[in-house]
Amino acid sequence: MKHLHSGKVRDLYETDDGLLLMVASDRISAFDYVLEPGIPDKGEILTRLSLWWFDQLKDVVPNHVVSADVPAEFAGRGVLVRRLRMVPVECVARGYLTGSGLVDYRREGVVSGVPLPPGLTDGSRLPEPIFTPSTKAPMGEHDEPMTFEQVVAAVGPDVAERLRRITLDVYARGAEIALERGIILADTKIELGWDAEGELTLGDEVLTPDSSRFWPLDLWEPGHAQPSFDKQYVRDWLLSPESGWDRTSGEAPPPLPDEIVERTRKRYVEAFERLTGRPFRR
Ligand code: Q0Q
Repeated sequence: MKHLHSGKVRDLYETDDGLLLMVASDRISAFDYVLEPGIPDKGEILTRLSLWWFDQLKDVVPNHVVSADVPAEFAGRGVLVRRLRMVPVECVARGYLTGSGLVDYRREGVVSGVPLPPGLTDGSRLPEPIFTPSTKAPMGEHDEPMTFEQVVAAVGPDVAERLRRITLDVYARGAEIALERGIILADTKIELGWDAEGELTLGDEVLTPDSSRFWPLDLWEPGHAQPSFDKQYVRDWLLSPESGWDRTSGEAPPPLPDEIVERTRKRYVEAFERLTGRPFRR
């Protein structure tokens, strides 16, 4: 297979029959660094979670999945997908305010040009979910917010409206299912593209902790950064004196201790089992 692209935690290959093979690694990223060591089974857990979400969403939007029947070396964490012509827009929906959206809101009162009411803080639930598109920045750079008008300029008014509709519908379905299971889906980024028949199709992975922010509902308290369902142990350890790491140093973080790796693996297993209602391993 021809290697096409490597992201921080995933790799993309082209198969000899014109399909693509998307492979999720066990790598975990935090503070814009890829950490060592990987989290055992993370690639399989997030792949199986994404496949479950694609099935939950098949009445909302068609998807690019062909099969999970992949070469043995990628078993459980590879997905054969149809090649799409990807839309040059990161399609983001936010139901809660945090991260770059909060920074933009505090500076301008808007997120991707969408005006928000005064008085919101970190973790605030928005009056209703909003479409906050951004550019697809090159690896290592940060995406820049796009206004809806800029999306229209990029893809035309009809496709822009369909991107907004599909992104908000995927978010709404995901947020509803997650909340029933005690997990807040704060925001999500999806990838859309046109398939060979010209149909707008959901690509990439969907509604995983790598493409979305998941917060435990029982700890939700607007006014400060919310604990991440999956990455909080990693973040807290890296920022604790125990790691010896200085985030402002520009140096890569030290390797994670075994206990942090195991606790984090358990969080991914718990997210999978609570969301899907299925045991990760029998
Ligand atoms: C495509 N990516 C993401 C990526 C590194 C995934 C291009 N069906 C498709 C897909 C998908 N999915 C892509 N291109 C054409 N057709 C997905 C960003 C990057 C590893 C995995 N890049």
